[in-house]
Amino acid sequence: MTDHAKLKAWVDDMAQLCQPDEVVWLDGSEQERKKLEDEAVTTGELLRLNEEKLPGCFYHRTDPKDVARVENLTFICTSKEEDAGPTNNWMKPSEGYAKASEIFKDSMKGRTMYVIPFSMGPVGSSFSKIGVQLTDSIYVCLSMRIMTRMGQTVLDALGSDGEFTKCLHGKADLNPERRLILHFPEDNAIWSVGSGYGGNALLGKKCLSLRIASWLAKQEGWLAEHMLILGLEKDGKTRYITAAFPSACGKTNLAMLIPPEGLKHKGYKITTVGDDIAWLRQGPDGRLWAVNPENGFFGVAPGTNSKSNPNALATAQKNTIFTNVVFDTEHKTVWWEDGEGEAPKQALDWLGRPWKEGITYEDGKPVKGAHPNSRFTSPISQCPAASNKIDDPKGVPIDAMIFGGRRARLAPLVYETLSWDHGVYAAATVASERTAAQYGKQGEVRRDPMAMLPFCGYNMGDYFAHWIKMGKKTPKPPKIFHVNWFRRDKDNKFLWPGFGENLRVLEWVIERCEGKGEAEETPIGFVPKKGALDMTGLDLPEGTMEQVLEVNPEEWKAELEDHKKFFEKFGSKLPKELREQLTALEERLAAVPA
Ligand code: O2Y
Ligand code: MN
Repeated sequence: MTDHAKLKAWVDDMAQLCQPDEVVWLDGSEQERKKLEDEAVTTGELLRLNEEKLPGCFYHRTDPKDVARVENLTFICTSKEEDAGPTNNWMKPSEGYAKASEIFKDSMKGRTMYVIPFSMGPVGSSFSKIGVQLTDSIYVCLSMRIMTRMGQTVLDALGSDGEFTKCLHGKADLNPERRLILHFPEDNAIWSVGSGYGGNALLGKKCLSLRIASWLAKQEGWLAEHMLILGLEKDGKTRYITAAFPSACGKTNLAMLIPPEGLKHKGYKITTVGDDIAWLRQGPDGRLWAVNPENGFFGVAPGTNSKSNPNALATAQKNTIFTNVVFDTEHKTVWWEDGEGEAPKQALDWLGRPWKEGITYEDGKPVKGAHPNSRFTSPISQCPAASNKIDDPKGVPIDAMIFGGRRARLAPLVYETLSWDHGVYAAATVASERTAAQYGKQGEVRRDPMAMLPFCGYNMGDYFAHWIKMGKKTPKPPKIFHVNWFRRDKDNKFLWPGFGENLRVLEWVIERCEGKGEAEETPIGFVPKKGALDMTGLDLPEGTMEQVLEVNPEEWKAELEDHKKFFEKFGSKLPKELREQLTALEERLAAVPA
């Protein structure tokens, strides 16, 4: 399979530590897929779903205490604490290896260790990075088959001495007390133990493509970002946009948006390049080009329906693994809250308990059938909106970058920042609310710079400086915008309908990139002029657009105090350009007549 001596030696060392009964190298063949599926069905790790209704689909339940990423157990292990920075948990590499080794030790006795060679990005692209994941979970093997390009082609691309990220994963006893997600950027290594769930276990995703990749990107002069990539096609021309939002702000929905009725006559089509991660590099034309390093979606199931995201629903009709949703025992299909159709009559919930819609706990609260962070894992190629550029090794040229948070007040529906540095400032001060995808209290507001707070693999002060540097060295950088789909009125009702209607905002964004699109300059940036957003077919109550686009200088002045406090965290690491942006914004706000 490979004559990469270092790779073979590393696999031997890890097998020595974990003591599996067997080590199996995966080649990515169809035959191998069937074998793994059959084995997982035999052991109960997967349930095969109705072959007619959901061909090639499987159902999986994780341990009840293993249902989301665990930020408190996620560490950046660097020699110097300063290199992890104030927003990451830090551990000395020697301590990390020692603690995790204790848990890994002999943990694969009676199990098989699978070796998964995988490429993040099209195999052989200059953007791409290779990883090799060792795991004792067939669910992880089959999920990595969907989420990455994997198998013999990757080993061939690696050759006999190529660089790769060493990814060791083991479920051990799934005890949350013995769970660690460790990143060793100086060694290009990831060790994850004690979880079999999503972001903790599919190491190509958040661990490699964001935490380790952001570190590599800083050394090598590119960007690894928590961004969707979409194409906005019209009259045979496609403009590409990246957008970064904190978890559970509808990134997957935006990435595969369907134009609203009122704009259908304009002939827009959204094409999906990626829904979660973008790697960006300067192209020969001086612009930033992006690839999606992933090959699949790990989408949140609850709330996905034919209104919110028909493309995602269509994508997940075959060759999909469903995790922690409701299992319809009669039809061998799946269901989730705010999904499609009626709840099944005979079903088991995500915990495997008999479940019916309407049942309640003793306190009267409804028992949810699907876990709020339940997921579908599907190949991107099955998405009806999939871009024809998903496998293009050059990536796509980016016209605009959008950042957004979930703000009930303050931030207008959209504004264009005044320069690259001002855009970096707006991105660095994005704030949002905690969601079910994170471990912790829901509803709490937190700042989430570039939506990278849980994913930046190094000191965020250095990360801001790297962003500033990227702007300086990119001759034709994209314009940077900020959006807020979540502004509410005084009765706490959403002002903007969202979903497909967001196309109206994307249209203005592209118009601005083309030197068109009418805007009014405010202290925070350019906001659409009255009538600049095409509202054909969308009748909002009188005064709504004024409210949703309002910039209130007094509220912004208060907001700036919080920016200052937030920036203090980074001490001398905060780039002077961001301090200057803060002062300039303060001055623009002070200049507004009372
Ligand atoms: O909870 C997890 O392990 C998954 S979180 C996730 C999954 C897909 C895309 N984005 C996210 C996220 O938290 O940003
Ligand atoms: Mn994400």
